[in-house]
Amino acid sequence: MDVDEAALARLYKDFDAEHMIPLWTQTGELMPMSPTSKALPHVWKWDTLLPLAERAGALVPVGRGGERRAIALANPGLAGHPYTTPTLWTAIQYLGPNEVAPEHRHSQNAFRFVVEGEGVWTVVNGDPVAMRRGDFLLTPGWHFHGHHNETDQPMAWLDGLDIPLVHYTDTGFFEFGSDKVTDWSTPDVSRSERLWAHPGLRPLSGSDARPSSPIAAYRWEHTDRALNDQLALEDEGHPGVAGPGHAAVRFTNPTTGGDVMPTIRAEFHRLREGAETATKREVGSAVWQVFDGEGEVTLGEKEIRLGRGDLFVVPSWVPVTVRARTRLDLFRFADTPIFVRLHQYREETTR
Ligand code: GTQ
Ligand code: FE2
Repeated sequence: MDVDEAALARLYKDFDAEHMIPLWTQTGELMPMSPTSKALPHVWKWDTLLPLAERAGALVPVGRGGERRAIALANPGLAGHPYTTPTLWTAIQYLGPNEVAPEHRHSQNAFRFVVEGEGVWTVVNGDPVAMRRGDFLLTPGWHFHGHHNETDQPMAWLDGLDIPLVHYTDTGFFEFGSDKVTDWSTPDVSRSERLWAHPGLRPLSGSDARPSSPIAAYRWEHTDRALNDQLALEDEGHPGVAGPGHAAVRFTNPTTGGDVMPTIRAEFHRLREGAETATKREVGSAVWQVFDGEGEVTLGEKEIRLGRGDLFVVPSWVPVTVRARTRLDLFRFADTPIFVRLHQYREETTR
């Protein structure tokens, strides 16, 4: 076919003037053979994050308006947005001695993971929940929450939310609550745990399936014991649960047996010294934090050393392998439940 180049140029110019874009110039990026995330594999060192959060603590007040002294881990591939992945926000949040972050609620789902420290209570729908090292805490969408530090020591922890997903899909709602918090008591165990956090048991009332787990805090002693038992069973000749020398658990919603919140999956992994995970790639994105120990991770072509508190991001379909130099404990969260529910989930174990 002879192409009239001048006519073609006029056509593209007229498409542009009418806000039209032809498919045939776009397919490579729009419909790739497999996911090609703009997000990049990246690592943030806890030893770098914490002093920066401390400096924010000295300079930036916490209160109504700004709401939280939280600093996002911004993926270097995502053009300056405060997003760790296309769906997930990850931040270090810092609360100084006796400070209070006021109550609010939003449609975004949130969790906290505590890598060190204690002394803050997060009050979730009026239920005070203690935060301590190793605990995994939930603030599901539209639950009121505020935080208060009852000690003269600062505390920093990890926040994970589905802020980018809610932003891109225009589904966000937000409401202010109490200017302080609604319950100042400081129990060791929240009411939600007393009702819901007994292994294999659920209260007979209110036992319909809920979209998010009613357990406000998954305590380190339970997670640690489950992982220890998996490795002890392997010592006794039973196969390792996630692979040789690799113990793993998923945090679940006791009303469904599924993930803790509609958009976020959370897990804990323990590798014996010298062990490594299978190499796996998955649809959707994940973030890992080293809870304890040392090792390294291979992300696609990239190899990165890991120490306590370090965080790394795994973009969609990038193969990940974690190796343990010492016994290595890692917290992991991902957006998997979204893609499982949309029937878009795929995974591949490549080695
Ligand atoms: O603690 O309520 O990192 O609303 C981002 C948004 C934390 C929180 C974040 C939030 C919070
Ligand atoms: Fe919040």
